[in-house]
Amino acid sequence: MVKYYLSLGSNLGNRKSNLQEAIFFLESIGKIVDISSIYETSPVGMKPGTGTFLNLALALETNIQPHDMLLRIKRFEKEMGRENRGGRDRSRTIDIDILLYGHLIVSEKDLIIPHPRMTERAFVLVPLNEIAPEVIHPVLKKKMINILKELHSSENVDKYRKKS
Ligand code: PH2
Ligand code: MG
Ligand code: MG
Repeated sequence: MVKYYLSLGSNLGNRKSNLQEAIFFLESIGKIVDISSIYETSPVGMKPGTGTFLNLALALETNIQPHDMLLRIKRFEKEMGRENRGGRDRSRTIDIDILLYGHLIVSEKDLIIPHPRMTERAFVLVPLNEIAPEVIHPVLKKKMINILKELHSSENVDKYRKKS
């Protein structure tokens, strides 16, 4: 079993229930062994007026290989009504990103692990640090807690407190 760290995000529709559906899906393909709080975060790299995100990070243990994992994630995102076209700056019902796959490095055209932008994003690093502060980034060879400390970000990343 290898432990994946994943980042989940939603800024369209019922964001909380979208995250819950994603968690339900992930539980069907592995074992969630750690999960962060939900954070409400300001959109990064998106058009002005884009709605805020709910983000969380979790650790999933499974035997599924990274490419198969990516395929299953893409299929699920599509089922959730996510549009394929439009790229990174489009609002989405659900986005599941592979951050880490154990301490392994994957570097291929369609899949790069560790996620190439994870170290620049407070909406990824803050939730991740709740569950993995001591985990070492396999390329930078630094602990997540230190990567977060070195990030000087103006993003809003606040614990989400709204009920239901
Ligand atoms: N995802 C993006 C781009 N910008 N901003 C926030 N706050 N949260 C996200 O999950 C997010 C984003 C691309 O996937
Ligand atoms: Mg993403
Ligand atoms: Mg994605």
